[in-house]
Amino acid sequence: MTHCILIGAPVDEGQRRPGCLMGPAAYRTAGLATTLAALGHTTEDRGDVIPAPPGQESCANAAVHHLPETIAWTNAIRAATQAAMPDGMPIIMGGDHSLALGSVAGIAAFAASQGRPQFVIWLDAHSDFHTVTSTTSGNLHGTPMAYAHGNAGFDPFPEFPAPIPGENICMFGIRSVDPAEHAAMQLTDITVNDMRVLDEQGIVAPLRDFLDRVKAANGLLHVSLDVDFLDPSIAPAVGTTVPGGTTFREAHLVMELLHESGLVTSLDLVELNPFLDERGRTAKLMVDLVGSLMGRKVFDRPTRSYG
Ligand code: EXY
Ligand code: MN
Ligand code: MN
Ligand code: MN
Repeated sequence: MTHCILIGAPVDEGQRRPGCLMGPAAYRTAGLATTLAALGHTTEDRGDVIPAPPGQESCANAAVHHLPETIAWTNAIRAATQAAMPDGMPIIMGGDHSLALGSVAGIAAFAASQGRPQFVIWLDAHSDFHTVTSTTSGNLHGTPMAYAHGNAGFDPFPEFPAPIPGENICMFGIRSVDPAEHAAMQLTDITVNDMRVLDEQGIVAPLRDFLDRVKAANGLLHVSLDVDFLDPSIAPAVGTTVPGGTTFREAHLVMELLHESGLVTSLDLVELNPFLDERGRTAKLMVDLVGSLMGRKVFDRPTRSYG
C-alpha cells in the first residue's frame, strides 16, 4: 500500500497550445484517486500548487518571455514535491512538461538529503534536452531533462540541486530530437532507448537493465510520463504528437514492470491537453496506466528480484 499524494500543476507556460492548465481537473474527473483507492492505496489531494495561468493569453507567447511567473511556479512545484516525498509518493498532475523543472528538482533535493542517488525514467517522444539558450521554439517544456542533468544555460532559473548524472537517466520512446539536443546528449551517459531500440529489443530487456542499476544503487526512481510517449492513435490529447509511439500494451507493460520492481518513488503525468481529447479518452488511458503502475494485474505472478 502506498500513500499517494496528488499535486496539481496546471502549467501552461511551457508550450503554446491552450489547454494543459485543465490537466489536473481532467485527471480528477477521470477518477485517479478512485483508481488508486481501488488498488488499496491511500490518497491525499493537496490541490493545485500554482495558480492556473491567466487563460489563453498565457500560451500566446513563448514561455521564455514569461520567465518571472515561470520561475515562481517552478519554485512552488519544487517545494510542494520535496515536501511530499517524506509523506508518501507524489503524483504531479500536469500541466505541460516544464513542470518537471520543479518536480524533478524537488525529488533530487530530497534524495540528496537522504544520501541516496536519484534516478529518472523519461517516457517521452522527446528528449527535452534543450536549455533556455539553445531552444529555438522558446517552449520550456522542451528543457527539463537538461536542467535536471545540471547543464549550464538556465539563467535566471535557480541552480538545480544535486544534478542527476547521465548514468542515472533512462529515456524510453524517443523519436523527436533537435540537433542542439542531440549534440548535447552525445556528451552524456544518458541511456536513450529510442523507438528503434524498442523495435529491435522490445521493452523488457532495456527496462530491466535500467531497473537492475537503480536497485543496485539503492536509488529513488522518478517516472516522468509524457502523453506523447504513447502513439497518437490511442492518445490524441497532446499538443506535440509524434507518429510511431508505444502501443497500449507496450505502455502497460512498462508500468507493470515498474510496479514489480518496487522502486518507483514519484511520478509526473504531463502534457495532457483535455481541449484536444475525445470524451476524456486520453485522460482515462493515463489513469489506467497509473493503475498498472500501482499494482493492477490480471494474475498474480512471482515478481523478479532486481539488482
Ligand atoms: N524539441 C522541440 C522544442 O524544443 O520545441 C519540441 C519539444 C516538445 C517537448 C514535449 C514535452 O515533450
Ligand atoms: Mn505567460
Ligand atoms: Mn516531454
Ligand atoms: Mn514529449
